[in-house]
Amino acid sequence: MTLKMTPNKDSSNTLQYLISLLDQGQMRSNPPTYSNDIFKAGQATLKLPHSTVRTMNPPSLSDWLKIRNEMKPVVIKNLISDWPALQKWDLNYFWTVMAQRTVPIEIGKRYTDADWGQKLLRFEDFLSKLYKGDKTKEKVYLAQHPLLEQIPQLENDIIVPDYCYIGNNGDDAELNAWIGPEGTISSLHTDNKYNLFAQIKGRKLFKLIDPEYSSKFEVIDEVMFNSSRLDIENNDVIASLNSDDVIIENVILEEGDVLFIPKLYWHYVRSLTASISLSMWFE
Ligand SMILES: O=C(O)CCC(=O)C(=O)O
Repeated sequence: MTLKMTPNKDSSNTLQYLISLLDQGQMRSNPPTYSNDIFKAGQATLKLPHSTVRTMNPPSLSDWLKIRNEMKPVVIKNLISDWPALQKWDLNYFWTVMAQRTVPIEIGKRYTDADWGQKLLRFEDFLSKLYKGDKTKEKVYLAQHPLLEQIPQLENDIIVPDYCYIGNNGDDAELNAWIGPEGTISSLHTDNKYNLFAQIKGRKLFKLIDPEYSSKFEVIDEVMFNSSRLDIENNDVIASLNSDDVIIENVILEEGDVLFIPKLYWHYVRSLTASISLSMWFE
């Protein structure tokens, strides 16, 4: 069908407006309304051994340097209380700012499994699969994605802590989003940067192992030497590690918490609810 329009100032403005709406994807069907209950439900009864990981309020910069150099994980409360993201970020907000954008999504239980893969999806399709959770066959995960580079307006919703800039050349922290349903798993692995991991919505279980125990378990191969297939939620595996004197530290990261993960510290992560997090890697 051809649309005939008389070219006058008003109609050309209207056309521009319609094009900009189409560009933003706002002319499509009505926005969905996703309930935030998905960030609350799930695993309330999970029993874990008492956590040996220290919890603290934000330290002074000089105390922070000492903490960082101790190379032990710590949970920092109230570090991101002033981030607008804590209030704003949910599936409805993401739909409004990026429904039509394309993002790489991990499909499968965990990246160390043979049937794991990646797909490009429109963000709105990803959100709908995430929301359906277990009712969809595919376990979707937007993992380690530089979303704030792709959608710069999201940068206004966070404030990178000064801790990321101390003791390096002032290089910017590397920011990655992790957005997924309940039950996403990141296999046991290490990264070669410090990490301040901010939990924005939902809860995540972390299992952490000091690199001093690296020789006590198998890595995947010489190329993926920073990852292991070890299922450290399995009781037999835990018993075998314990008999080798390996200490596993457990942390449940709650909304608004930040976990400091030292460089090369082993970490395994499972989301206990749907979850939105942002990792800040720095030297
Ligand atoms: O949240 C996750 O699933 C994994 C996070 C992680 O491994 C990281 O930030 O380095």
